[in-house]
Amino acid sequence: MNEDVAIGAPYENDRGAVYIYNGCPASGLKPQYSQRIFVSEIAGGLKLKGFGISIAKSMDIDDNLYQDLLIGAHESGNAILLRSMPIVRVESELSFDKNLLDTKNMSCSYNKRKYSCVEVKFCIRYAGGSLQETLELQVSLMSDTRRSGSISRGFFVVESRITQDINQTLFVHQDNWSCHSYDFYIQKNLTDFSAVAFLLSHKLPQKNSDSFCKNCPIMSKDNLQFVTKKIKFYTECENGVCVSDLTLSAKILNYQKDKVLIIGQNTSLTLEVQITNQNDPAYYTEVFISLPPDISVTNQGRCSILNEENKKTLQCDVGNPLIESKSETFQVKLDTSKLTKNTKKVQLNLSVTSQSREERPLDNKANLTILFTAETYVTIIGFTKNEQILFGPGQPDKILFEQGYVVTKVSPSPIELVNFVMSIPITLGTKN
Ligand SMILES: [Ca+2]
Ligand SMILES: [Ca+2]
Repeated sequence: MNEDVAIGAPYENDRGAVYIYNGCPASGLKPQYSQRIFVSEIAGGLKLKGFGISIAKSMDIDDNLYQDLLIGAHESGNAILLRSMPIVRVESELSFDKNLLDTKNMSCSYNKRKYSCVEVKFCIRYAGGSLQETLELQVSLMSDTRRSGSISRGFFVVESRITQDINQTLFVHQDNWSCHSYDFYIQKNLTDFSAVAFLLSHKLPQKNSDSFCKNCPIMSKDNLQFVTKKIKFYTECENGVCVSDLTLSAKILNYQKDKVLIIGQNTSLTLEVQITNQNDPAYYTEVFISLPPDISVTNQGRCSILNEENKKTLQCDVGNPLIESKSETFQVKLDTSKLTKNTKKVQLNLSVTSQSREERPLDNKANLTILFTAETYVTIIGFTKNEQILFGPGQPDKILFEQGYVVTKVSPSPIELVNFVMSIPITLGTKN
């Protein structure tokens, strides 16, 4: 069965609705309705009720090749004509003129400079019953869609101008592919050699008027609105697939395992990380170090801090590519002065990744634990201004005396609160 079905629900929402179910050649009828039309949404100011109690056999009253529906609303003595618009399905494809991007092969030139490039070709066609021979579509071709930030790793040249994305209005033909090609120029001095993805999307132009247009098509609901395709960079590995073998080792300089550090004593620790590669080039090699929130980094160097929710991660560039038998060492200085006295240990989790395939992932990780304890000693020294105080018969009732105290934090760890308790005699003893 390929025909659509309309079903009335005259008492739904008190005023009535009609459901449209689309026919499906494979399974008969699609179980989910494609449209639910409430009379309240279409009747304007008319107070119609009982919409959907009767549905006349469909017919095409305006000769646009689409069946229209006459629907009764018995509680208000009215009928409503629902007209149909043409439905189109758009198909699109993306392709490249080469399999891999090779930055050494600079076959395109722009502004007298040579660039490596790839020809990006897109083809579009549409199908569907419509009286028009061509269909107007707004087409957008986006380059490097996974780009970090907003900068693409290449550009198109359209009418002698550089652009990252192409936006065009095209007239495409029914059942015949319309194809367009653009050279995509690869920027020089790239550091990111992950695949470059392109996204082609299309939409129908917005209608200007609210009045019914019997020949204006609408997009089929299950029509894909975009296609994507990506192209990889050429690497000097066999079959274009690099299999690297990275190893990560990390240590805190001058720190032996299980040694307990005193909070506040030496507030700077040096983390040394070494990465080696024993196989194919490792492209875009990065070390990630998770940091506790109260540890900060004093030298960023090749690293940058990624702040996510409740998580602080240091991301460090190690090499692009890090070639076979090469090793890279770098140091990160950690500031522990913000540790609170309840801290017992600090855990650093490190990992190294690259965009090459990894032969043995197990040794790409390391966990370091640094133990801490708090030492909180205070001393107190008191002094008095009055060397002696006289009391007894003939002396004033109130005695004024002045004393000073110096409280010193002797130990290195921070102290949040010091309680100072002082006892003062308020009555005279009877002895002597
Ligand atoms: Ca019609
Ligand atoms: Ca490994």
